[in-house]
Amino acid sequence: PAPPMLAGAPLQRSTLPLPVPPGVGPAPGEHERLLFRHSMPAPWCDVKDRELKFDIIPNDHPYHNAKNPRTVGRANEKLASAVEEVKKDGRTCLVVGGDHSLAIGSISGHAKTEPVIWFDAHADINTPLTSLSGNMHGQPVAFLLKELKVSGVPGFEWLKPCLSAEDIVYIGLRDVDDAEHSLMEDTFKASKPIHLSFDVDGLDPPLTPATGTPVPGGVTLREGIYVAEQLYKTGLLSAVDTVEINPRLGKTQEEVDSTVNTAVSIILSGFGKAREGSHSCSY
Ligand code: 5AB
Ligand code: MN
Ligand code: MN
Ligand code: MN
Repeated sequence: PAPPMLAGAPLQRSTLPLPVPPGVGPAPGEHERLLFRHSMPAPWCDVKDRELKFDIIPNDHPYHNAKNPRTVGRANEKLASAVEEVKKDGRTCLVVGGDHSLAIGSISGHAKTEPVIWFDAHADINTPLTSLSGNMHGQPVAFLLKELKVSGVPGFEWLKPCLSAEDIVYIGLRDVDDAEHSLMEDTFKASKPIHLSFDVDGLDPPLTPATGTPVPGGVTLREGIYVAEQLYKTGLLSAVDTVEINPRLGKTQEEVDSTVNTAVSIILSGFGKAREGSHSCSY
């Protein structure tokens, strides 16, 4: 039988740990973590949870315009190893974040990755030299690209850029900084495993109000689900990041719930949940 539709499924708080990179998001030790009930309405998936703990590195001074580089760098090193283990185990990897700087570790750990679908309102291609905010969640693409040769950032000694510009497909962009625009013009001119890095702010803000940098005029839920469904149908979706889900930024419980519900429906579509009326999935 088809699994129950997500809409209307009650959300429950659970203790399911989320790998939240430090620096952004819930404070360490604060364990009020929402999210999926342990049995997400995906009975056809065999889910194995992992918990990662990250250290806050003291005196983590900025490197140019990259804040908390050591803390973020080492957290990503740990994440990269974890993703690599999941892939060696022959599983599809789902990382629930946490801010988008985690894509550095997630995509590096996936390694065989090409292409990457970067679903986002933002290009996230600032470098420590171009970023105006200093926020590392605006920089992961630059760290991953061979062409940009970001190097010398403390905490990232382990990192080998693994993507070429031609491996990246952007969906949802609508807030690109001037410096990012120049970088993209210089850098960008897609039967391999696909990595989907899904920033919920690529969607229209009312769908995911509990996120840090919403930008009006985003992708509809129908379009977002379509992207995830189509990627599932390629049979090549090998790893998925869902990022920038920040329950603390929800002004009401309803905002938190709608953000979580939206993220869960995107995840389920990427893992083979068919919408009502579609019977093409093989679970
Ligand atoms: B997100 C901005 N370009 O660099 C910057 O949410 C926004 O992971 C970055 O896409 C947004 O700070 C980062 C202004
Ligand atoms: Mn992003
Ligand atoms: Mn974004
Ligand atoms: Mn954001």
